[in-house]
Amino acid sequence: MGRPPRLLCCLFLTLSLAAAARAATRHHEWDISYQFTHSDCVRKLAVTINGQTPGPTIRATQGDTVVVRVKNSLLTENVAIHWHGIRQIGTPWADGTEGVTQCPILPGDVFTYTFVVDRPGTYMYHAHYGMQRSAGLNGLIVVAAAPGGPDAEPFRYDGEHSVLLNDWWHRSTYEQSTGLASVPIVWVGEPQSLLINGRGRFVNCSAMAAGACNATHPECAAPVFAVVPGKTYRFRIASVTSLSALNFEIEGHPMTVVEADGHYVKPFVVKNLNIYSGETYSVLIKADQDPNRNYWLASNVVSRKPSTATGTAILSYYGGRSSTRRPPPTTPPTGPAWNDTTYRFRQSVATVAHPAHVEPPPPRADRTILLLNTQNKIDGRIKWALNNVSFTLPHTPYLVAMKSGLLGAFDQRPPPETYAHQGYDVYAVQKNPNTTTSDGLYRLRFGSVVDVVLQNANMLAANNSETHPWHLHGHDFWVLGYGIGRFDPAVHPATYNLKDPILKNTVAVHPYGWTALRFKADNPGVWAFHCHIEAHFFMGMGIVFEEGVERVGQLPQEIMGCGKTKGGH
Ligand SMILES: *[C@@H]1O[C@H](CO)[C@@H](O)[C@H](O)[C@H]1NC(C)=O
Ligand SMILES: *[C@@H]1O[C@H](CO)[C@@H](O)[C@H](O)[C@H]1NC(C)=O
Ligand SMILES: *[C@@H]1O[C@H](CO)[C@@H](O)[C@H](O)[C@H]1NC(C)=O
Ligand SMILES: *[C@@H]1O[C@H](CO)[C@@H](O)[C@H](O)[C@H]1NC(C)=O
Ligand SMILES: *[C@@H]1O[C@H](CO)[C@@H](O)[C@H](O)[C@H]1NC(C)=O
Ligand SMILES: *[C@@H]1O[C@H](CO)[C@@H](O)[C@H](O)[C@H]1NC(C)=O
Ligand SMILES: [Cu+2]
Repeated sequence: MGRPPRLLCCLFLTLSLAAAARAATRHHEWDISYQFTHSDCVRKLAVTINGQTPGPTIRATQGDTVVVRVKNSLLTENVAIHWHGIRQIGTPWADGTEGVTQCPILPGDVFTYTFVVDRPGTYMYHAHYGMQRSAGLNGLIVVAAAPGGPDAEPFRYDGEHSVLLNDWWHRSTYEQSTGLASVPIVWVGEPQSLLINGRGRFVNCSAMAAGACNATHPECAAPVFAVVPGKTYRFRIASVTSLSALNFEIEGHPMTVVEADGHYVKPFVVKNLNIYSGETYSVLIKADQDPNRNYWLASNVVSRKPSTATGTAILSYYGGRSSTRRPPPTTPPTGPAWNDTTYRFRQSVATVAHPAHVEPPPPRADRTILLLNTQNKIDGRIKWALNNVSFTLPHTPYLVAMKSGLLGAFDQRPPPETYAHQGYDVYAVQKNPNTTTSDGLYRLRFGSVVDVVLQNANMLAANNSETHPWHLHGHDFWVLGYGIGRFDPAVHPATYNLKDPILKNTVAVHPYGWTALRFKADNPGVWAFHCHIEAHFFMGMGIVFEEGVERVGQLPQEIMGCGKTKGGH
């Protein structure tokens, strides 16, 4: 048969025109600059967007194109912005990962990020240059489902609120990163405050020098979330913390978890939600409590011994007798025990796909990469390493180097696929903590299915293992399983959840535990995969994947110009 019948052709044309008409382009103009801010009442220089930290929420509908024109007005500092959870299909140069997908945006320069938000859900953006994220450049991306489309929410709600969680230090990013690279190390320490939507309250405000902390500054007034009695609310919760794993609670209001990293979850109810840096969740709450008093929203540090006060905000009922800003009559909830790993492990395991939105994973992997996470030393400096290799970023972004054939731009030897796992004791301190660095990457066969098993272990100090939230750029992965102890490739794959695993872009690796992931290497580009703790990535806790780079079209000139250049040196 030749051409399709005319009617059918025109029907298709009409449908695709209708879809195109729905998809909008959302333009944003951002000026990035340092400003004096008072996020926790303490005056601090923060990296702001149009004078604000957090920056504006990007709102869009599935299928829209987002255009953000970024002007770097930092005077003496580079910048790059990562769109966390957006896969950048067809636009790998817009991922915003300095050293991987682009050169940094120089002071005075303008760079325009253009990308499609192809899936509904809750996402975030943040700086991805050095440890710059900790200086305040962050915000939310909220993508609504295409109306009437297959990705419409399998739950109902009457209104929604957004909660952006953060941790906050008074020392600058430069002091932090210089300290981390010093011998002996000057660790960043626990945060001074926890922020909710960029606001917190430093507990020792009154003890500070005059003018350094202003407890009545409007920038640190507690955020208020107002609800109508009897209604159901969706709370979109995201964590951009630099270090802290958090536990979040809305006093007196159990939360039904319905979304994680842009994917619908088989609903489960929690009093306390654990959220790791780089993760997002949506929860539903019913406004069914006494409307005549206010309630706390509370965030608390878990997994590390806390020395930071509870981060707080206020839930207030419309029409109730309490004024909206009055602190609740109770003390803020302090959450579960910080070291209750079992409790946090259970919540990880409970997060599976919604029955009506299961995307089954491929039944088997073509390749398995087993990554041992260790804390190590190089010339006395403390580092983190994967399979005994501590990651360093090259000066020429991989994407540029690989498309331009600049073979000398990074180590061409691939990092190790595995470690000597037979008999390895993940609870023991390593006999020789010395390691080496590399900027080599893993090249994945385009279209292949890759398993990554992240194996946690003891740190340099005895009897200590931390939680690491691992974030993959350019993909979502299926979370196939979690365990505590040493992963055995001959045993544990049989326990994988292949039935209804959740898709995510960030996942916790619990103390002494392992986490198994699967993804399809089907997004042409170069993608970072790293611990989302700012200090840990800085100290080498990351790797990079390349897939199908030969399929990437011509790169925009704007991402180039640093490191080695073609015809240059
Ligand atoms: C607050 O001040 C007290 C007393 O000086 C000190 O012990 C505590 O560590 C301080 N807390 C913070 C978070 O700085
Ligand atoms: C604190 O901030 C408020 C509001 O901006 C201002 O009116 C007040 O003068 C400030 N206090 C000090 C001591 O700077
Ligand atoms: C948790 O830490 C507390 C001290 O902060 C300690 O008393 C308790 O035994 C620890 N619990 C576990 C399960 O390690
Ligand atoms: C580790 O490296 C340091 C030099 O940075 C060296 O002094 C030390 O002997 C090494 N340790 C081992 C166990 O090889
Ligand atoms: C890591 O590499 C160093 C050499 O750089 C070696 O001495 C050490 O035994 C290795 N550790 C492991 C766990 O393989
Ligand atoms: C580590 O734990 C083991 C057994 O739980 C104990 O024997 C040992 O003393 C601990 N070491 C330190 C340094 O706390
Ligand atoms: Cu980490």
